[in-house]
Amino acid sequence: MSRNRLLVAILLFLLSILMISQVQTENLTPIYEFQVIKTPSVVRSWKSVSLLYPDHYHTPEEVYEELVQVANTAPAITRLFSLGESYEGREIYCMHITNKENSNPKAGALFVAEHHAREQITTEVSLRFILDLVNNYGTDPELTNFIDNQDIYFIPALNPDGLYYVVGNETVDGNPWLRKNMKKFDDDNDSFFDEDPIEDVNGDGIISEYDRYEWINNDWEFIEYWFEGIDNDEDGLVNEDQLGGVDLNRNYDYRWNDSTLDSGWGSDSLSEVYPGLAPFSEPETIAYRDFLSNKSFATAMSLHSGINATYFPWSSMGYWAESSLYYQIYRDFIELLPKGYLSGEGYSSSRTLPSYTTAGDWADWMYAREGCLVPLTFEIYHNTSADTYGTVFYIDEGNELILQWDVIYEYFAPYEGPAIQSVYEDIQTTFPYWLGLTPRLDIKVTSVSGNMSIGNNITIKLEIKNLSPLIDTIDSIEVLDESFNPLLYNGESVSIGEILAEETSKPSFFYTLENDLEIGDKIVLKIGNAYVGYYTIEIKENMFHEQSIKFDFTYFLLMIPLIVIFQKSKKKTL
Ligand SMILES: [Ca+2]
Ligand SMILES: [Ca+2]
Ligand SMILES: [Ca+2]
Ligand SMILES: [Ca+2]
Ligand SMILES: [Zn+2]
Repeated sequence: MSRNRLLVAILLFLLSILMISQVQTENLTPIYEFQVIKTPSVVRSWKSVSLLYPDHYHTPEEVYEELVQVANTAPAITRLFSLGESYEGREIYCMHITNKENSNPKAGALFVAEHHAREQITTEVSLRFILDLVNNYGTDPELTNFIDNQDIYFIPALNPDGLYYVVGNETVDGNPWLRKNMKKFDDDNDSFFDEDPIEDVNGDGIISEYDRYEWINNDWEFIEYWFEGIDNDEDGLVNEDQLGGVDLNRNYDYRWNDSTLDSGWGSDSLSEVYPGLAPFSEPETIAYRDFLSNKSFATAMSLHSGINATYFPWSSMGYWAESSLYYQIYRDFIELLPKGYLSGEGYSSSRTLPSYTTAGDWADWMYAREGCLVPLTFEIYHNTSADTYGTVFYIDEGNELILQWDVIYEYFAPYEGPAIQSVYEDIQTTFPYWLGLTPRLDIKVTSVSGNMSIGNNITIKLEIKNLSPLIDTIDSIEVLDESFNPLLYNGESVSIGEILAEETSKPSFFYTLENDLEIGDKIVLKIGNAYVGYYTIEIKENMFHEQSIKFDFTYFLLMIPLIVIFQKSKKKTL
């Protein structure tokens, strides 16, 4: 065989291989292109902002100024809105932080602060974390990822009236000890409202509080408390009709006004834990409830102060509703918080639960009625030295003790100044930890197969990981169509089931083609649930599919002259 002939033979061989391989591809099942559609991060176009009022407790007006500054700085990832008005007509603001270019409903994260007026430090830490999120977007990959894939909501002051009387009005007729909202009650039934409030009688700039204890069964037992004040209306009683109506954290509709509990709430409107006339009787709790009406949260955090502790449902009943999950979170908080912080009452190295008797509180309602698996009551501040600082002990008759509190600061909140920032720095790590706990999905489409013609079922295979280290997807994962309606197969909704924390599921399901799938057609599906949010996958016919037919023809044309040459060269050698 000549060299030319050998070359031609090799060429013919290679071309036939090419042609056969192309033809074989034609005869195989159709080729699909598929992808999970990920919205890219917003390109950051803003500079970092600082607080307008650092080292200073914000009035409701100043809180609003801070929120407006943030919203104006980073409009691509923020939305400021009001949940409604308080009793005195102040707006209850909410800051929604998310990548707005991703319009799918996302996994929700919720923070609510300042149920209680004198816990204004909770508003301060909320503002600081909002700023941290906006200032670190695009530079901190972890926070950026949370904002891209979660709907993060902050309510920095659920009780803006209380905040106003504690911070904004303290030297006039305010009350730094105020805990409740400002609903007016005629506490002494004389048809006048709030006519005998507490006041600074001795003019030292402080309203003192007195706690009376009695020596009973070898221990000092708390009996009652009262405030400094005068008999304003000369009815013979002091402070008998004060400002402050309802304890918002007793006004929720779960075990509200529970008569089987002898503590944790009080039937007298002067009580600091008065639950109101009915569940959700207050504009602040109504606004909050209505805000939640179309949302689901796997986790939520309510910020309080006056102790260092974490409370979960059912702390009020002396046990935990989700024992091992809550215990792990509790242990994680001990790891995250500074050592000095843990000297507070609520943390111990043993598995002893911090319990706190309540009825009608936020956490129990969130768990029982809103399906929130982990509603954490996080008590962020108490300076243990405040228990002796600024107080005077009076011992009377040997069996009675009166404790005089001359300051409220250091108990529920530190003195104004850099200490506010320090409190934030102490607890800062718990916020990204909390966002990381929120269950979210990482989805891969591993294969799509099946005939592309009408009525045929194509098989879609996925790999889905639940990114939360501790929290399941709560509800099962659903497959929806492009308009978020359930995808049906044989008349049934397609469901993938629940995915446990940190676990990967490899589900597959059928999709019935309603039309022949042609080039340019797309199947768009939404995968997720109300807790983990929704993720988009897209399936298309492979665009290279038809081009390959043209190649086959070309190969064949190329082969004709080669075959002729081959035949001719064969004759010559003969
Ligand atoms: Ca009265
Ligand atoms: Ca009153
Ligand atoms: Ca005084
Ligand atoms: Ca009086
Ligand atoms: Zn509180």
